[in-house]
Amino acid sequence: MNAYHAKRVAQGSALVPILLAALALPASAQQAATRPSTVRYVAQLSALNSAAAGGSATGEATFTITGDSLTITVTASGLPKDITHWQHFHGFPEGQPAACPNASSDVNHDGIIDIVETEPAAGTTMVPLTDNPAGMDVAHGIYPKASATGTLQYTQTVSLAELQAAFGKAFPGKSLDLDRRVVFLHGVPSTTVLPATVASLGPIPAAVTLPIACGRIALAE
Ligand SMILES: [Cu+2]
Repeated sequence: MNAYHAKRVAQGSALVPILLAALALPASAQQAATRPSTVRYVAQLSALNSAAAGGSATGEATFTITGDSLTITVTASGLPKDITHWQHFHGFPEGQPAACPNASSDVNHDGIIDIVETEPAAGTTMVPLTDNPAGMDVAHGIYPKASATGTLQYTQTVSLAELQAAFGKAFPGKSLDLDRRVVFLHGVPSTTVLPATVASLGPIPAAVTLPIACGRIALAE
């Protein structure tokens, strides 16, 4: 061993007491350091288009992130019963905060806030809350169905990294930014008589996209 190596060994051994001190931390402190913390976002859903929907929808959506796990829940009541309800979060890819539409959003004064009229306040459809949100398939995803009493329960857990990657593909370079988005529930029975002025998206019937509840997503306290 030459003099250089001897010096290196001496420096290395000086680290040993520091490592031992770290191991001596209380077990609870070690767990706190390794356990991923949980971040939770909540949206309180309020009714839109109650007259057309035949009732007043209310509910809550939650987004709970622990490590790479994102669990999304939607609990709602007062919905048109026995039909599937499309649900998504909407927002602005460019990043400005989305808001729920209000009475002034009905720019053509037909008494209905249609999906197109929500866009100035709420932006565009982003992530479908389906059985596979990261699939980003708005038109063909499997959405929840309301019960015979008009309640809806939805829970889905996804990989946050997978959803972020899919989002970044659909909206190049953009992040989920949940606290800048709004959640929409959509859908009235196909037999609902709507004014011809009610707009929809492409070939999708207006009854499917009609907004019936909205809530802004905020970081939970
Ligand atoms: Cu939507």
